[in-house]
Amino acid sequence: GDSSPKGPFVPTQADYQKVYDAIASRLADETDYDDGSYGPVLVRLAWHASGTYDKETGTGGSNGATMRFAPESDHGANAGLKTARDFLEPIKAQFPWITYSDLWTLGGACAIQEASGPTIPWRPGREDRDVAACTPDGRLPDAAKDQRHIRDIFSRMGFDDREMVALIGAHALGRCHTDRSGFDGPWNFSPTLFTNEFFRLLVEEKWTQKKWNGPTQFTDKTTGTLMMLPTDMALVKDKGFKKHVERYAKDNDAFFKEFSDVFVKLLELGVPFKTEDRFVFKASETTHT
Ligand code: DDH
Repeated sequence: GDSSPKGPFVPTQADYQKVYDAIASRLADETDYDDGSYGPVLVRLAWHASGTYDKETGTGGSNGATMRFAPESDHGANAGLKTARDFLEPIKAQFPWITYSDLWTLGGACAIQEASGPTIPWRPGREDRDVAACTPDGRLPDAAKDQRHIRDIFSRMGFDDREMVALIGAHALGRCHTDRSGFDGPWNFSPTLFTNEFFRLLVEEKWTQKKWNGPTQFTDKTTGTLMMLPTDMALVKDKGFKKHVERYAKDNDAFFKEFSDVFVKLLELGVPFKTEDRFVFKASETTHT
């Protein structure tokens, strides 16, 4: 008899785990990049795909993957993210049934887990939309600005102070590139490991303005090799933010728990899910957890 499935392919958790595993194994293989990992730039792709959400109009967010198209792909904030989109193309070719918007967010969740970060429960259901759904420029944060700007941008998405601080803790990962944002350098010495180092350094280091021709950024007094953005420094200038910075600097478990909750929320903004259940993916054996 004919045992081939009838009707459209309906992927299960096991199918999404296969996608997760393929991303994780590509991350483990492709080490000839930055500090040895595409993980940080995958996290940034998931964040910039999601962080365009506007709760008033319900526009933007990860549903749609409109960063595939100009003008959104050309927005200044998205400079360098083609690297992340291209990294995921072979995965899309291997699993053509997954939407780009599910793939990009799953890529971010995978990259955090594979960097020894917290578990990021994830659910499918995003649909790709066309160029008409591109968001206007200016919805993502500008690193040259202050706490008022951070609150403007993130309250538009529906986040409170605590959630804003937790989210920006993702700056444990990766680095700035002069040919992308104009800023330069990593936030800590292990930019491929997800930790609370960003908060510890913010509290414990002395930060001075970097002397260079580039945009205003800050340098640690001890080594002169690490960096903070003006918006990062705003997290210790502002009392409402600082109490969470100090808490996360002392308590990595609290940071992991609260980051996971708020990153899940970020990746789901504006998505009309049909299911309540989230998948918890098994991390690869090569992670340091
Ligand atoms: Fe960020 N980020 N980010 N960021 N971000 C940059 C890099 C990375 C801001 C500015 C910059 C979040 C919030 C903010 C990551 C994750 C997250 C760079 C450097 C700038 C500039 C880009 C480059 O030159 O390549 C600002 C401003 C904010 C803010 O909120 C005020 C959040 C919420 C996240 C998140 O993931 C939840 C990651 C990861 C990187 C490293 C990328 C890389 O290529 O490495």
